[in-house]
Amino acid sequence: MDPRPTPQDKFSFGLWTVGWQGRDPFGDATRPPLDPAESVRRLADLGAWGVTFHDDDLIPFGASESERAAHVGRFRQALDETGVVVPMATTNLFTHPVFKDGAFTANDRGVRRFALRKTMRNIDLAAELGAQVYVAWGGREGAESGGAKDVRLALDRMKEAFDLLADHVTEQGYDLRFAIEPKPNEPRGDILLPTVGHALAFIERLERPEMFGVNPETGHEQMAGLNFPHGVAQALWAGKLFHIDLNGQSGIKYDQDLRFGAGDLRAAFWLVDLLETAGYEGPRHFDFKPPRTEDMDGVWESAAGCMRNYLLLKERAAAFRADPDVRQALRDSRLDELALPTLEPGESAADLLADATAFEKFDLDGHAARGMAFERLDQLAMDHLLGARG
Ligand code: XLS
Ligand code: MN
Ligand code: MN
Repeated sequence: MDPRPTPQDKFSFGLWTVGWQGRDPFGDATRPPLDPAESVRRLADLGAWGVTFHDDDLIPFGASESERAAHVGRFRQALDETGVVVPMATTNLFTHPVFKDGAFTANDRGVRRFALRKTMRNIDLAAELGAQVYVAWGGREGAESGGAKDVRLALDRMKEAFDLLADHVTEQGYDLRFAIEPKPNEPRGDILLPTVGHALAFIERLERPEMFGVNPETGHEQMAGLNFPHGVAQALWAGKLFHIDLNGQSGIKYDQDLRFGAGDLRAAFWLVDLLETAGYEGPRHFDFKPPRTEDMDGVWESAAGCMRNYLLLKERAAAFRADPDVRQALRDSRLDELALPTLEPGESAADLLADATAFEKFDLDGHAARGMAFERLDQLAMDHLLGARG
């Protein structure tokens, strides 16, 4: 099996991923800068469908109006030549020292106003380039110490910012929705809206909740020790999976941003199984960092590996679902029964109270003794994942 990515697979990459020069807190860049137009062309050659960007990935911070137009023009030309699309864009509200205490929730009001203007400006460009999702990752929205941030007030300011941005998009008539990206920490000691669950709850407090969903990232949930497929399933259940950042992570440690499939491979298998069976139609976006050990050949190898691993897992997950032994194992584990509502149609609380078989005559011992057969089911999944079955 040798899967080749095509634009139908909807694979997209951030300019900042393949363009990462390998600068980390302990070491300097190990790779030269990469021209965004070159990234578009190389990604197109590899079979990618889309590219995404932070404003500053495309237009260096502080560029003049004419420089800005030239950068956008070169990028557009590469898009036109290759047919690569821009499904999503986002704002860099974390690199410049002015954002050291946050952007939308900075204690300094002037910084908050500047952050809104910077974001609105890039939303206009995103809409112009045809993006349908605008990601908001609040990497600097947080604190290192308890007294530094009044979290309730900071959430008021966060809501104020998102309400204003949604008004702007609505007034301009853009076909754009927001996807909030949670992360527990790094670069702040603790970041606001640290997990998918926090973000989902926050969204319901906004004035236009229908315009907001989430952009969960594999490694970010796993940094918090959480089950990524479960978080994504809850976002799907809520109708809020507007976008997804795929990468790899090994356990609770710094944000590793490994290529997709590296790190927790079993979680990656269940994630692909979920996305492919749940009818998710959005981009499969890779937000990874080719390790700083790699030269440019290694960068493209790593990008190709993200897509290859997704397609290999997609094939493995489909084989798992199609296997008659798996179908039987799913029945033995009573997954079909989970799909049945607990109450009969029209049954009320009074009816349930009147049903002796539900309680007084319930076969407690019989039900308690019945095994769930999950180990057989999981071993079948392992056999498929490891290529020991069809
Ligand atoms: C950082 C985030 C970032 C967002 C976009 O950890 O993943 O890259 O996806 O700002
Ligand atoms: Mn990350
Ligand atoms: Mn991300």
